[in-house]
Amino acid sequence: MRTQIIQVPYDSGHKNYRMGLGPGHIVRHLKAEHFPLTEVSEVEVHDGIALEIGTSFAVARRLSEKVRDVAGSGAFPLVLAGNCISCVGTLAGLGAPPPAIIWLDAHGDFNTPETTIDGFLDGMGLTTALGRCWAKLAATVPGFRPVPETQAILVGAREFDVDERALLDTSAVHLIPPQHIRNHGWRAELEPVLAKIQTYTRRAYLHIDLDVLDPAEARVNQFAAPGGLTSTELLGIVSLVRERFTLCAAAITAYDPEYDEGEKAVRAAVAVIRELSSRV
Ligand SMILES: [Mn+2]
Repeated sequence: MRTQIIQVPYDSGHKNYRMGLGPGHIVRHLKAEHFPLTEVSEVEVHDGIALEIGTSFAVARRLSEKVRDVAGSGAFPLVLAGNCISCVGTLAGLGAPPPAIIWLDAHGDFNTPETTIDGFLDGMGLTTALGRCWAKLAATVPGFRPVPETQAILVGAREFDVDERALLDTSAVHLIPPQHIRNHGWRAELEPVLAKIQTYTRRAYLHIDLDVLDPAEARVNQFAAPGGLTSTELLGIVSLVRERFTLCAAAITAYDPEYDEGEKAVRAAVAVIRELSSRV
C-alpha cells in the first residue's frame, strides 16, 4: 500500500513553532535519503489569533478531512504532527467503527481539565480520544467518535501527574510500563494485551509520541524523561503491531529538532517510517 504523509506543523495552536517544526524536518530527511515519497501534504488553518485549544481543534477538523481523503484513495495516512492531540483529527478521519489505539509515549496523555497541573492540551490527547474530556469540541471534528477504552493500550509511559495516574488506574486502558518491557521483552508484554484487544477489533491506529524513546537513545523534545524504550524495542513493537492488526493510520508526534543532538531522533523517526512502509 502507498504511504501518504500528512504534515501537521502545529504546536499548541502555533504554526512552525517548537514541535511544529518536527514534521518538516523529518520530511527533509526522508527526501535527503531518497525515501520514495509519492505525496506529502500539509494541514493548514486560518483562524486569526492562535488559541491553544480552539486552534488545535480547528487543525483537527482539517486533518480529519485530509485523512478521510487519503484513506479513501486507498493510501495509508501517515501523520507527522507537532502535537499528540492531532489523534482526534486522525481518528475522526478514519470514521466508524473506531479502531484500536496503540499509544506509545513517555507520558500518560491521560489528564483532563480537572487533573492537569500545567494546562497543556497535549497532556489530554488520549483522554480526548477516549471521550473523557473536550467532548463538545471533539464533536465538531467531522466523523469523531470516542474509542472504547478496552481497545486502548498505552506503551512506554513513565511520567504522570498524580491525579492523572489515579485516573488512568481506574480506567480500562491497558498500561505497559517501559520497565516491564525491559524485564520481559516487548513481545511477551504486548502479545497477551494485543490478543485481548483483537477480540474487539482488528483495525488499529498507531500513535508514536517519539519521546517514548529513552533520552540516551535520542533526545526528542523538552519533555524527555529517562527510562524509555530503545530504538530496537520501538521498531520491534511497530513490527508486532503490523503483524497483528490492520493498521489504518499512524502518527509520529512531538519531535522538536532543537533538542535533537546529532540528529539521532530524526534518524529514529525515519527508521520507524521505513518499518511502517515496508511490506508485511
Ligand atoms: Mn504525548
